[in-house]
Amino acid sequence: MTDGLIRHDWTAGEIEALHDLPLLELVGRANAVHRQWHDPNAVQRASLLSIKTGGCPEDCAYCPQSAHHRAVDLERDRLMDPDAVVAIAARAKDAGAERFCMGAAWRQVRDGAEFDAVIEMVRGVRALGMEACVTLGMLEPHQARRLAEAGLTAYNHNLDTGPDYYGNIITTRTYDDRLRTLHAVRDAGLQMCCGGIIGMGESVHDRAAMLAVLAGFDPHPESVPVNALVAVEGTPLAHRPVVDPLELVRMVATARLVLPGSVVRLSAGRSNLNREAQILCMIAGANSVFYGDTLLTTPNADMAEDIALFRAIGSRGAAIQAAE
Ligand code: SAM
Ligand code: DTB
Ligand code: SF4
Repeated sequence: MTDGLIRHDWTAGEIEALHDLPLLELVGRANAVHRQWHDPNAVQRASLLSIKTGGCPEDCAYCPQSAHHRAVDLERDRLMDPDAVVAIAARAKDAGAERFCMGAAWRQVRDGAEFDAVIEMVRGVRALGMEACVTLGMLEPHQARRLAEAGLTAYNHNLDTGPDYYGNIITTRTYDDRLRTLHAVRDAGLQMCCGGIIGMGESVHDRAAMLAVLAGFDPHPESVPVNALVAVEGTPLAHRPVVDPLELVRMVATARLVLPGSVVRLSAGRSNLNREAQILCMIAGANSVFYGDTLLTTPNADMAEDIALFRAIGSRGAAIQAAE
């Protein structure tokens, strides 16, 4: 058995075969790799904040922030003030978050006052002693370097799905555009946070194909969010059925086997999972969650329930102490 070795030449077919193993075999193997590479008791809490909400020119079918989906009930906001953002990060830290992720509904970063403000936010979050991640859309190499100089830990830019299904979800920018941004992120020495979404109508092969692209990066992305679609009224994917929790377990376990050293983040869609399904995902290799009342624009898992979950698994952090 070669489980746990770093490989960059995984094929989608090989990954699909892993994904479709009997569930207990898949989870058992993933847990063995997880324990080989990670502390099995450590689950990182990351907080998310939308620093610029709505009105995005891209047409991502899943996204409530796209200006193309006029039926979505969402207020469009200007970029937040850096001091307000850093104050929210400080509160998240007090509540137990170790990482602070900021998202802007932009197609791409533009040089100027708004980007300068984001740089100030990054510096402020880092000064709190938290990890800082931003997701701002497409990025040029010089912009990635500026973020790195400001101390940014990681840049989030997802592939979202496999290359063949991508065109069903987004038409306003290509898979290659995404890869170009990811290379700029890497070349600047930033950590790469890159993953995708399940539950958009894609096949298991598409999911495996996305993992194959992720595994092709050398080194592998340090951070891999696995999102389950949050189906938002007014978006083209509003009526997609809720993802079966066991599909998330399989996706997490397969990601863990293919990307042994990466932090796998159980991201959007966690509010549809009960405590036991979340713990199963953690056994299968998930070692981070988003923690806080909201994701970007939609509700996250309930904070009180999260505090109880962390207590149940015995992970004591500031959040639990604060609640006691
Ligand atoms: N505009 C930037 C971009 O797309 O790169 C950053 C923000 S965007 C909201 C970040 C990621 O959130 C998307 O790539 C997608 O994977 C995820 N996301 C957005 N809406 C979602 C939804 N309804 N359900 C699950 N994941 C979602
Ligand atoms: C990621 O992969 N998931 C997060 C984060 N990166 C930025 C975003 C999830 C957004 C879910 C829909 C919303 O709340 O708007
Ligand atoms: Fe815009 Fe990002 Fe939403 Fe796509 S996912 S519509 S790029 S905010």
